[in-house]
Amino acid sequence: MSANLAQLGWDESWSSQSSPDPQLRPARVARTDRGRCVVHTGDGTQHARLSPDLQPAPTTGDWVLLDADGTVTAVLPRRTTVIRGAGRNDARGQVLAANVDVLFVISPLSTAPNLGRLERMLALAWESGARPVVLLTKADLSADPEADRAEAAQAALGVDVIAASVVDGLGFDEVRALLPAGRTGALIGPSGSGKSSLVNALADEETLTTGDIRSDGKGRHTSTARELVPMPWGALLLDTPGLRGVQLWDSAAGIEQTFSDIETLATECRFGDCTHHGEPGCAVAGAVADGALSARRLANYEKLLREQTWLAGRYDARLRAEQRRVWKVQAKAYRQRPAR
Ligand SMILES: Nc1nc2c(ncn2[C@@H]2O[C@H](COP(=O)(O)OP(=O)(O)O)[C@@H](O)[C@H]2O)c(=O)[nH]1
Ligand SMILES: [Mg+2]
Ligand SMILES: [Zn+2]
Repeated sequence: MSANLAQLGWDESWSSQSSPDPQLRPARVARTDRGRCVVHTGDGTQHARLSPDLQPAPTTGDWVLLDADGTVTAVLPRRTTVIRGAGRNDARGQVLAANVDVLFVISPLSTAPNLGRLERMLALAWESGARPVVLLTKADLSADPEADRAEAAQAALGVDVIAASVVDGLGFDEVRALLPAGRTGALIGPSGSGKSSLVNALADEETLTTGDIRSDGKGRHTSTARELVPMPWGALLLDTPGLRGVQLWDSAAGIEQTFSDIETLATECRFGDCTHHGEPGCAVAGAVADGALSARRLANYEKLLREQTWLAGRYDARLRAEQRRVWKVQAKAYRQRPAR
């Protein structure tokens, strides 16, 4: 196994799923672009065409197999998948990244942490299968980063919360510690929250100390949408384009994990089908009354659950519509079958 492939995250488990065909070379997708993509291979970065019938469409972070012509012929099964909803009135999902180990959920400290948005992004993050970590960027702009960290932690149960700043390098060591060589981190968060700045700063700090600068003077890490950037210490960081709004997509398990405190409280309600709206013996309402649970958090939980229910209904409707199309095609083929 070449050291470069290992730094890209290739391991025994990937090679056992791969093809024994020595003509096929593994590569990691750095970026996709209608019908083409950029891949990192064991010996450099290159453009690659996609074979016409390739399913699923490769996404950033995918492990793929290249044939002798450098065409992508297979996408290996994903370990983790970051998917968001395509839009408010759209039941489709958009795959943002694959095979992410640590998903950094970004909230900038240019304002107080937006706990509702954090919870929404955490539901998506838990659903992905990657380990979520909250990263509070632009900590230099906060009067009290420690207080902001404590506040964000209330919305991020079981999740590390790190304050970071590219101005003074705060939090860099913690980010590096979460990403040993061969690990892949990704950042999701609103546009303008400092994602690209952080990726560039982490990539360049050691680039400067090791004197590894391109001869044409251009930065090696000019930011391109959803680019998988190799870090100098052997990990990879995936920058995603800014998300204007994060729509959920099939995030029932992610919501459950994000609001595990409420889910646990609900098991103590007197009625099994308690809606937590005025029933006697409601443990959830009790927790709100004695201050253990914030009314804001409960309201956001209910909002995300309603969105999820709506989506699940739409999603089922879409599957039924697709099934009807299949039946129509089959019926037509049957009518048009050659007479005996
Ligand atoms: N004060 C401060 N500004 C930052 C920091 N990180 C990024 N910015 C600024 O925030 C703006 C948006 O940053 P950018 O990295 O493009 O955000 P992205 O859209 O999430 O990739 C830029 O003007 C950056 O200079 C930081 O740690 N501290
Ligand atoms: Mg950016
Ligand atoms: Zn209840």
